Amino acid sequence: MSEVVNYTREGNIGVITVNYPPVNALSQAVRSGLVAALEHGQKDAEAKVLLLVCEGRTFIAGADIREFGKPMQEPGLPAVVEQFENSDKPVVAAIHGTALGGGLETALGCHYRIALSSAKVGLPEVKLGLLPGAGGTQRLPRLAGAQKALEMITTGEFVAAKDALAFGIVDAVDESNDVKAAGIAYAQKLADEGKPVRRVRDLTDRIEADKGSDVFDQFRSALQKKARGQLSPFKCVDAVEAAFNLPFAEGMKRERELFMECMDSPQRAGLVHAFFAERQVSKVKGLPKDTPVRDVSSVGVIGAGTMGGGIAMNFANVGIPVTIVEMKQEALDKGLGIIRKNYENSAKKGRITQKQVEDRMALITGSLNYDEFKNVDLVIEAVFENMAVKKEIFAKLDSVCKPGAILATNTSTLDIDEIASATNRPEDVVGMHFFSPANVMKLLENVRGSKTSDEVKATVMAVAKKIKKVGVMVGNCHGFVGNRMLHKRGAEAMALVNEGATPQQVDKVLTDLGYPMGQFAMADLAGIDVGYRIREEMRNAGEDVAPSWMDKLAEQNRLGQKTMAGVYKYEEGSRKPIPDPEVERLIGDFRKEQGITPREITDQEILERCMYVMVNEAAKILEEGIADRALDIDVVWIYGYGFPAYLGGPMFWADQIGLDVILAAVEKYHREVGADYWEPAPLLKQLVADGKKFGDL
Ligand code: T1G
Repeated sequence: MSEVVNYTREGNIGVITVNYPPVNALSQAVRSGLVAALEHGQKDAEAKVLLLVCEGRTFIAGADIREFGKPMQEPGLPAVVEQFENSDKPVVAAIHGTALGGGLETALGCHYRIALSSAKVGLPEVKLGLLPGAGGTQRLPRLAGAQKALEMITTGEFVAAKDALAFGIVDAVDESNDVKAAGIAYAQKLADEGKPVRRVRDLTDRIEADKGSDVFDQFRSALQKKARGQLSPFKCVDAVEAAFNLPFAEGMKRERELFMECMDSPQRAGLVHAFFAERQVSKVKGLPKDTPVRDVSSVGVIGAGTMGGGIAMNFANVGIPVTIVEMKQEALDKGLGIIRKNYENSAKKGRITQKQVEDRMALITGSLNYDEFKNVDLVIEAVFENMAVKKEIFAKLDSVCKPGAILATNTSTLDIDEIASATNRPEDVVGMHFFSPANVMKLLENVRGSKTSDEVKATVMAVAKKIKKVGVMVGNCHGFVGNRMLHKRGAEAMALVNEGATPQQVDKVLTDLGYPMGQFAMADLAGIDVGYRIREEMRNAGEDVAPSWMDKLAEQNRLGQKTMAGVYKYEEGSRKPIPDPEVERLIGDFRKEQGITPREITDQEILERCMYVMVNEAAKILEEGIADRALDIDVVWIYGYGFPAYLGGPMFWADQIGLDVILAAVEKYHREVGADYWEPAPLLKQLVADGKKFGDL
């Protein structure tokens, strides 16, 4: 026995218990403990049926991701699962929490499965750039058929116990919350009824039913769009298909081959990095774990525009009442109307019920009066990007809100300290930068002012978790982390078009890398006037901002999707960007005006100038302590801008390219392009000199 897996007997049931917090992951110790406990159960003549159950919060939640990339240690999980399946005594798995990946695969190697009604099962390996590598692609279709198996394995989505029962994945569901008692009772029933072992590998009727089906090609073509650029979803389809074309043993071999192809891919490395980074960011450097957190059970939002409405929805979605204050009734009504429309759309798509629409709308109150904020725990200002307006609002909040209320601004670039200076409580002022659409994008950049208290920092990080966002704590500078890097990419993208590239060529390089949208399609979505105003503010602040052909668009009221024309043109009811000869002409005229002779620009130059300028800026952000770790920057870009998680984020991606390669290019563009932001970051030079990566920081 081992300290993580033990064997006991209750009556004539042999109980194998796993206890390896936090999620009973299948580390080497657990795998060898399972083998030992199973052997013990086999030899125990008193035990008629064996039960596999876990202590703690969940059944086995998968292989131990921390072991990936290291040499595999015996016993391998497929062999462990096979030993359970070969048992000549029936083995029952009793599932609670989330039986995921190798955890569900281990349960599928058992002969019967019972789950608490609160439990979920899933094969989320695809989210780590993998596929189920311990028989899941061969056993699940034998229980649930091709369609269900493909859905679960290519999406990684969890399935509730009652659906797992309907799909044939589990044999019984128990309404109690005592998984061990439920497991023992079920095992006892099997023993009393003399039920035989029932090996999933021997089940053939679902295989016969779907043999030769075209469902595999249907999934492949659907994945062309949904999983553009990804490797493992397609390998998942190949592995499941093998269950229908090969005998079980051959199918297992095929699964192993495909699994190793995924395990060895850089995409697995990127996705596993992103998995851990998403969890690391909630541990804020210098913020003690036990920092008190204030209760946030009522929220105020100022501004019922796109951002304010989206922000309010996040709180209503988790049952927190929100009061939205606007200046004018008409704007308030419009904003509340848009919120309702968003909820109705979600109900139409079956994402929420009509009752949830009403419950959430009931939690959102509109008002024209700041006095409504006098008892709220948190107010989030979401009006347009003008410092004078924001300072006026914060002065008013300071006089209205109760002591201890947190005053947050959703500003995307402006100085938190300057805003805080308009109040007598700068320690309670903080940035909460949501990303549009605020009710969809998962990133929340929490921006600390120089006086923001630890309690307020801890509270806004807890609020992020509560509203199901990924919160990243960042420092206060122009654009914080995400937009400060985005502005540099935007400047380079504009310059590349000045010099001869077309907007669609630049956008294609970025979407080919894996972004969901290119720079200019995104500008059209956000509104050309947004960038225009930011450049104007920067010019007014005396910054050196080059003239831009995009300013001409704004001046001609080509503001993007909202005016059906911006960098691209749009047809009625469609968001598809269409290159517009009118804009080509405008760019041509601008080049003439600026005396620029256009030149051929390669995709490689576009990639380097758009991406390396961001990496160089990120190195400066790290040096200045605006971001604590490179992984914080990776998370900002994955969850705020759709940077492909399978590349691990811009910093992880840069490490794979090689910082020496990037530094050489930065020095080259510093000479050729000249902009001061191309000045190589000292940290970048230092890392190259030391032969180190961002990941070594
Ligand atoms: N391995 C190692 N550590 C894990 C882990 C895992 N599989 N899952 C979670 N943790 C850690 C996590 O890093 C955090 O650590 C703590 O547990 C709590 O996690 C052969 C090869 C189970 C739904 O992909 O989806 O099986 O930060 O903060 O929000 O086919 O964790 O506290 O130090 O996320 O309540 C397949 C991944 C693996 C499941 C719980 N399994 N985990 O969510 O807590 S591949 C997965 C999750 C595989 C086989 C293949 C979630 C959760 P720390 P948490 P949570």
